[in-house]
This record gives sequence, structure tokens and C-alpha cells, in this order.
Amino acid sequence: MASRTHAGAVPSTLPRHQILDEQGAIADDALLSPYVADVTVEQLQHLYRSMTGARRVDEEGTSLQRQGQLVLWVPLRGQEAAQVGSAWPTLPTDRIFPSYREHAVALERGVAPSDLMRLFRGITAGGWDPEKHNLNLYTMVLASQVPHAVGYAMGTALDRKAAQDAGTPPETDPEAVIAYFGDGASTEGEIHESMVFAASYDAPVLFFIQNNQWAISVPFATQSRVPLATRAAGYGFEGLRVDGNDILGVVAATRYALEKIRAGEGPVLIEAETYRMGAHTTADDPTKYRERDEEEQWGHLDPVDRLRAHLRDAHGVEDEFFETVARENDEIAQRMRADVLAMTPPRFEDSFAKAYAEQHSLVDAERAEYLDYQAGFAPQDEIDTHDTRGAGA
Ligand SMILES: Cc1ncc(C[n+]2csc(CCOP(=O)(O)OP(=O)(O)O)c2C)c(N)n1
Repeated sequence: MASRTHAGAVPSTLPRHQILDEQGAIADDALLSPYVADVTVEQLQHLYRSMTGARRVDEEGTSLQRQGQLVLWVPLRGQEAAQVGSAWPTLPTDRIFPSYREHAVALERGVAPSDLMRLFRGITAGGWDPEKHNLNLYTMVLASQVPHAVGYAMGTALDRKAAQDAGTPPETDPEAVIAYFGDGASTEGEIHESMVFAASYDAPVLFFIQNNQWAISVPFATQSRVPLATRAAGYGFEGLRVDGNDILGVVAATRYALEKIRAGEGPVLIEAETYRMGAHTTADDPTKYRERDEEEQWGHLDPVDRLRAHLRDAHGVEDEFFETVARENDEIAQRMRADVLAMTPPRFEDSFAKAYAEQHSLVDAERAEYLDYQAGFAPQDEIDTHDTRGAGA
């Protein structure tokens, strides 16, 4: 469901894939249904846990920011199916390049909830080891991660070719790369360059667009006259349009795309149509630019409600499961809160050691100068923090 359309919108013949309909019933999709035919009820329960866990962590992130414990928070509410559904089918060896809202992707890749918060507490430029999770750090500069992803994917293709030339047997599951970005970022020049290069060099990359209908206050209707998935055709690769609030649809589309990518057929684009149910960030007030009616309409399409209905109606999953998951999620959020409150800023002098991989005399001199400067101040415990002189000024 698009919120509105551009006055010059061109009708699109591209199908919109869906496997779980709005009521949580199975809707047959000729292309994609086979890709989720083997999903078990236990796996669906994992997906539910993952989506609701991310939502609970997200709520706690907003509370922590409101209480002055985070500098900023970027809510993901509404995009859980798009994120979990695309991250779950990846292999640990696949490399992921996120934007800044992909908390459910990061959690699904094993990042600890409190590590997600480090950046937003303002104590580091990134809270996890990218090599450990094969997940790059968040970037706030729109679209900048996408040329990086394509370059990385081109590199893996070259490595593979070199290995083949050297007589190494082909891998069964060669590495794939996913670049996440939004509808707003899709209009940046880097995206065009990335898609041209990816197509020219058959880069094993999935362009995963979460079209959440808004780029801060700019509606999707202004960004594009056509569904974004149709743009792939202009570059000569496949674009899929999927209901991004349908967890099974997203899993199936991602599995389909990864299969093609691993087979060496080059890039694929997925546009997951979803909705940012909350604010752009905690610094934003969406009531200034969008209607409550629209929010309510999308509220009826909530991805978590849809999966819950499916688990209940199609698999007889009972209340006890949902209650247990809610309790576990509360515990995760409480542990995360305690970890966040215990986080202290790193010592400034330690940052000099991160300037170069090896020690450098100039950096050593600057560190010494900084320490010398600091030594000119009275130690903290000698400062009378109860001094109220001037308080009435
Ligand atoms: C290069 C660049 N231009 C502008 C911005 C300011 N900015 C931050 S978020 C945003 C909107 C992004 O919308 P979208 O790509 O749809 O992602 P969403 O935030 O909705 O997830 C803009 C314009 C930025 N961070 N980087």
C-alpha cells in the first residue's frame, strides 16, 4: 500500500509479492512460495521472537533517549519483518552493509543489544566488531555504504575467480553481500553508480531497499513515479517488489535473490514495502508532516500482529508462547538498560592509539602534549562540586 502517488506516476506491471496476507493467511505466490515451503513452525517462532525482541529493544532505546541516557535513537518499529526476513536467510559468511536503522538485522546477526546502543550513547563510532558479525558499522551518511558494498562484492568475485584459476574447487555457498538503504537514499547519485558497476561486473550483491514511505518529512510520492524495484530493469538485473510487512514474503524473496547471486548471475534488487511507524529519530515529530489516518491504516498492517495471527490460526500456537516471549523480551530490555547505564566514555588519551596501526612519533608527541595540558587542571576530587557561588546570578 503506497501512502499516496506522484501526479505523474506511471502504472507498473511489476507484481507485488505476498505470501502472508493482511490477516496472516497463506496467499499463494507462484514464484516465491516454493522458497518458504520448508519453513517449520519452530522457525516461525524464532522469527516471531526475533521481531518482537527487536521491537522491545527499540522501545527501550526510545525510553533511554527520553531519559537523557542516549544522545539519539533511531526507531525501527514497523520494519521488523523487512529486516528479520532479509537477515535470517543469510549465512554467517555473507557480508552486510547496513544504514543506521537496521537494529533487527544486527540483532539477528548476533550483535548484543547493548552494543547496538554504544554509538547512540555517544561513546564510540561503532559498537561491534564488523569482522565478528560480518556486519559493517552503521553509517549516517546516506547511501555511502552502497558503493562500499559493491566494491567489496566485486572483490569477492575477483577472489573467487583467482581461486578457480588456481584450480581450487568452487565453494558450495559462495559469499553474498547485502546493501541496505531506504527510499530516500535510493535517490542519491551513489546508488546509480553502484548499480551500474554491480551490473557491469556481475557483483554478487543484493540491493535491499526498505521503502518505509518517508524520508524524514518527504513522502515516497515525491521521491519516485514508479516502484523502486522497477529501476533494476534499467540496469539490466532483476528487481522484486515484496510486501515488506510479510515476514514469509521477505524471507522467500531474499532466498530467491541469494540463490541467483550465489549462482554468479550478478546483482538483484528487492524493494520491501513497509512503513516507519514511529518518528524518523527521537529528534523528529512526524505529526508535523503526516496524517494520523495514514498511520492508523498502516497500523492495521503491523508485521508482528500478522505473524502472531498466522502462528495462532494456522499452527495453533497458544497464548503461553506469546506471553513467555514477551517476558523474555522484557528481561533482555532490562539487562540492556543496566549495561547502558554502566557504560562510561572512553578516556580521551586512548584515542591516540587508534590513529595508525603502528606507533607514530608525531601521534606520541600529540598524546604527550594532551596529557601535559590535562595535568594543568586540578584533579576532579579537589573540585568542590557543591560550590553554589553564583547560583543566583
Ligand atoms: C548524504 C546525506 N544527505 C542527507 C542526510 C540527512 N538525512 C538523514 S536521514 C534522511 C532521510 C533518509 O530517508 P530514507 O533513505 O528513506 O531512510 P529512512 O531514514 O526512512 O530509514 C536524510 C535526508 C544524510 N544523513 N546524508
